[in-house]
Formats: sequence, C-alpha cells, structure tokens
Amino acid sequence: MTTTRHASRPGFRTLTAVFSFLLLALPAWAAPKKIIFDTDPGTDDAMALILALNSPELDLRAITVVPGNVTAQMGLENALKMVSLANRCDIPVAAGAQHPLFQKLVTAEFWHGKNGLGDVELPTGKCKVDSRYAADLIIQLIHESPHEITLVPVGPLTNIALALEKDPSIVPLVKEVVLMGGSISGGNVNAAAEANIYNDPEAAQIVFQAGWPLTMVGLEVGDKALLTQKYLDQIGQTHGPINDFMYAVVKHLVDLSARFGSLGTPMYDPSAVAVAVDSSLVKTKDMHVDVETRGEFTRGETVANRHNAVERNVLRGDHYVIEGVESVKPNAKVCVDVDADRFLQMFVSRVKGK
Ligand SMILES: [Ca+2]
Repeated sequence: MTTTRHASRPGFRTLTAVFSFLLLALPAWAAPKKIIFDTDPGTDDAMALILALNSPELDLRAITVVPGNVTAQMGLENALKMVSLANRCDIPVAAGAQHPLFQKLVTAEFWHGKNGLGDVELPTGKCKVDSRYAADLIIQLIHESPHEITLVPVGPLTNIALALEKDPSIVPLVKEVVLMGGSISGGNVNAAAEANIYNDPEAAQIVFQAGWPLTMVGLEVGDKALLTQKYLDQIGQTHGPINDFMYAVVKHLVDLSARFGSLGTPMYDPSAVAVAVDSSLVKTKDMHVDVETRGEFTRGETVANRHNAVERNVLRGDHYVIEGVESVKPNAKVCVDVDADRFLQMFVSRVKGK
C-alpha cells in the first residue's frame, strides 16, 4: 500500500500540474490580442481594417485617424463609414492630428481615389466619432490595459508620436508596436523613402527611438505580397456587404497596378495587421533603425544598421583614425521576408468571413 501510494503521488502531482498549467495558459492563449489601429484610410487601410475586424485573434479596441493618404476629415469619415458597414459602432473611432508635426501634408488621391476608398461609395453610417482626441485615447487605453495593448499604425506616425510626447510613461506599458512603414531597400515615394515615414519623418524618428518592442513591416513585405487577379477572383466568389466592398476596393487597386505594369497590388497596410495576427508569416532581423530627417535626397528614409555596429573614429592630429568598433543596440525587428501566398490566402479567407 505504502509503496503504491508513494508511486502514485508523483504521477498525480504531474497531472495536477499539467491541469493547472492548462487552466492558466488557456485563457491567455485564447484571449484575442488587444490592438489600437491608427490609420489614414486609404484603400489599403480599408483592406487592413477589414482584415483586423474579421480576425478573431484580434480585439480592436480603438481606431485612431491620422492624416496621410487623405485629409484627417476625409479619413475620419471613411473610418466611420467602414465601422458602420461592419456594424461595429462599439469600437471607438477618434480624430487626431490634423497635419504632420513639422511639414505640410501630402495627400494621395492619385493612388487612393478622390474619396480615398478607390471611389467606392459607402453610405454615411450610423457610427459617430468618439469625443476623445486620438493621442489621449491611445494613452487612456494603454493605462487601462497595461502590457496588453499592441499598437498597429498603418499611416504616418503623427498620432503615436503625439501620445509619446504627451505621456512617455506609456512606453513600458505597451505590449508591442507593429507598424507598416519604412524600407531597407529603397522607397516607393522616391529613391529612398516609404510613404508613411515620408509623410512625417520626425514623428517616425520619435516612435522608432521610444524604446518599446517594435516590428517594422515595410516594403520588403508589401512589395513581395502582390494581390493578383487570382486572389481578386476568389474574393468575388462570395458576397455580403463587407465582401462586396472589399472586392470593389481591391479591384480598383489591381486595375491601377496593371496600368503601372504590375501583376498585382502590394499588400502594404494589411501586412502589419497580418503580422499582429500571426508573426510566423514573416522573417525578421533585429536592427537599429534611424529615420533620416535632414537628407537632401533621403528625408524619410529608414536607415537600418544591418550589422548593429559602427566604427569608432578618433581625431588624431589632422585626421580621424579608426580605433575600434562599437556595437549599436537594435531597436526594431525588421521584416525581411514573408510567406506571401499564406498571407494572401489568409487575407482572402478573412474577407470572405471564413
Ligand atoms: Ca495607410
């Protein structure tokens, strides 16, 4: 008896431990990730927002609007129309900055259509704007759920920088930042800069240097993940208010891409949401990234140090001498590759509500 009882105890303890672990681990595993979506909608913003709304892994706590692709006012109207379409007036939609920190706004109706949504008209919805200012709402939500909020900015980083400037104590309380912006292989606005960073380089530099966990989902992801006619046809196979809206917006983008000789439309903004849903879609490398704010040809470039080291040059007489190498601390996980087909399949199936 004694031997049996002794023999059974470790097994029982193991089972109890496993059960307790599951009880503790399950809610955390099952709980959707709380995100704040900062956006300048925008056609690819629309794709990103629908992906976020249709992803059970995410709990969209707020949408904050920043000027970029369109003016702040038009972006706000578009955001409200889309949450209305999705029947999600429970999600606060807040207005924020009206212009970049230190430069004039550059809007992009050329790419996004006169209304910012590829000239796809949505009815004025029933959802109303939240009374809180975007930066204040970001600060409030982070303090209400410390270490639980993931920021997903897919526009210029003005609102996020304003929140940081107003309350730097949010830095250690944010779970992570997964942003769409930047590039380590040339720009899409010009030779050097990606659009979101180009539209507010000073704000971007503040956000990159804040000291929080940050993933940069840049052009290396979006340009590799092209939504082609094949995927558009799949979206067109099913119908519903969101499905049909997405089909029309994506068709606008695929047709636009064809005019510029591309086989499909790059999945820029949806890529940050996709990484928030499933980080295994991308390969990352830790790098130190600075944002160029002064270059004649490079303002808005994300300057990434691939080997995280700089030479130490010391003045000796009339010239400098390299005396060693100093390490540089990475401040970003930079996405360098993506499983494009898996990402696109996920996007299509989520749009279709599956
Ligand atoms: Ca955007």
